[in-house]
Amino acid sequence: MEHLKIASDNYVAFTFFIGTMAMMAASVFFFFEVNSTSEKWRTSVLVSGLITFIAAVHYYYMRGYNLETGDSPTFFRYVDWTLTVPLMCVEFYLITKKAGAKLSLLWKLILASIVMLVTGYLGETVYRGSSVFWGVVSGAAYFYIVYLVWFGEVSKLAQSAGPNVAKATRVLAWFVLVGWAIYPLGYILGTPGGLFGIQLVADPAAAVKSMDIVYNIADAINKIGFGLVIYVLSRSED
Ligand SMILES: *C/C=C(C)/C=C/C=C(C)/C=C/C1=C(C)CCCC1(C)C
Repeated sequence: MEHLKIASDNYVAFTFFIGTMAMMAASVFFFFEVNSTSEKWRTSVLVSGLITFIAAVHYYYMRGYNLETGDSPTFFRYVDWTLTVPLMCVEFYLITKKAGAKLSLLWKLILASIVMLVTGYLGETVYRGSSVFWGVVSGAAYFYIVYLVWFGEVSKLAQSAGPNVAKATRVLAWFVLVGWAIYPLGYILGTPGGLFGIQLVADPAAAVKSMDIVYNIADAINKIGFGLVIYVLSRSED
């Protein structure tokens, strides 16, 4: 059997490897910290751990897949996101629940995230020729989430849930606005006609590689960083 090595200039494989390690380490941290978390925040910290754990398992798989085939593991990338992004919506629901968040808010967030991801997947795979159209639909669902978190129900509830929840929600809202905006950037880099017909990286193979690197960096920031904000909140007074 051939022994697969990561070439020192293979940045895609390297970021998959580092991503796997980071997600694993973060999961161990969150899971162990659940024990010393006050009852009120225990589920939230547990969900932080579930998000990075689900990502760790996917990254372990994607790392091997990419190393063996040299291809982009698009399908499992989207399976990962379809499980973890709704769990991030659960985090917003959990921290605003005591201020009166209803299940309908959770479903709005989850539904929007599913629309965002399914249309993004269609644009990256089945309908690559019309990636701009699917990217725009996906972007609309994304901006709906941004709206809910910045100005809509989530933000309003967070204001009345105490200063610490309000502060944490503001930081998480920045994650959604800036951290999550990295993904459409990766999509634009990697998809033919990504930016209204303009191909930013001329060589298609290089384009897909740059997309994977961008997605890997974004995942580390958004999953681990997001979880840490929840963790810091769990150590605060309210
Ligand atoms: C842990 C994974 C996260 C937080 C993934 C988030 C993914 C997105 C915000 C993806 C958004 C997209 C668009 C807004 C348009 C183009 C297609 C997507 C799916 C890349």
